[in-house]
Amino acid sequence: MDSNERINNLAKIIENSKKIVFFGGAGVSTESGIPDFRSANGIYNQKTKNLLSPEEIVSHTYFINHTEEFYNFYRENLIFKDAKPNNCHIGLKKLEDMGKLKAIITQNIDGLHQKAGSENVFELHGSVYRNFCTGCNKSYGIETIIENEGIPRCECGGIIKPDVVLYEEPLNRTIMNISIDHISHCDTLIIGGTSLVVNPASSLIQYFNGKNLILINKSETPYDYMANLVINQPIGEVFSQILDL
Ligand code: CNA
Repeated sequence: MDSNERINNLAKIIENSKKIVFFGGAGVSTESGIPDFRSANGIYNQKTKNLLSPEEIVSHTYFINHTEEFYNFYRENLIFKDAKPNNCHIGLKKLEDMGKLKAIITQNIDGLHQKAGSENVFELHGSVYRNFCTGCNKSYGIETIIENEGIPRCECGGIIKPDVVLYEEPLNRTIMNISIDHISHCDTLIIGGTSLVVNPASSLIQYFNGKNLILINKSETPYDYMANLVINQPIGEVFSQILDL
């Protein structure tokens, strides 16, 4: 089957589905100019100026022990305030408006689904747009992080931390439970732009009981064998073709 046939098949599946859930990762936002972690030109393969891997830098231990270096890396590599939604984000918003898409479950922290207007978005790994004081819990927006150099501090003197789930930190239980509920009740699960190697997010697939499991990813994933349809094309392009159809 060539890629056009696969996209035609996906359009038919969407047409016949009533409860779609989308589960996505960093690949959803690469066409908006935000690098992912594991692609050839992703952050893991590009920026290792410091002898540590980005995975070590974006960890709880590193945040606690090297907060300033953490923030230098974080500001440069994980905040893209001016990025705009691409055709994948826009397509998903349209499917939500049509009443077909029931939820977006994302590992992304970039807020682009909300910028596209989607409402039912569950952020498994948090968001760069929310930050809080580790001392008094006061909330801060993204500007506080961008506009301050070094370690951002609260007016109480406490260190401000992004509301982003770092490696070694647990996921929010409520968001995980809502995600499990949506995935176990949908008829079609579209998974896109994720290498599916980060747990427990990737283990969510096991809760799918529906009819159509679709995987849209540029590269292979460990779960391709489970899918009814695999599309190895840029996801923004796939969504723009689907909407044309
Ligand atoms: P990942 O491990 O970097 O995998 C991304 C996957 O997407 C790879 O398999 C790529 O082949 C694929 N891909 C890249 N571009 C496209 C595209 N245009 N169309 C289709 N597929 C594409 O990222 P995961 O999300 O799987 O890993 C989870 C981490 C990455 C989460 O903790 C995120 O918070 C974190 N992250 C998020 C962002 C963001 O918010 N935009 C950016 C970088 C990393």
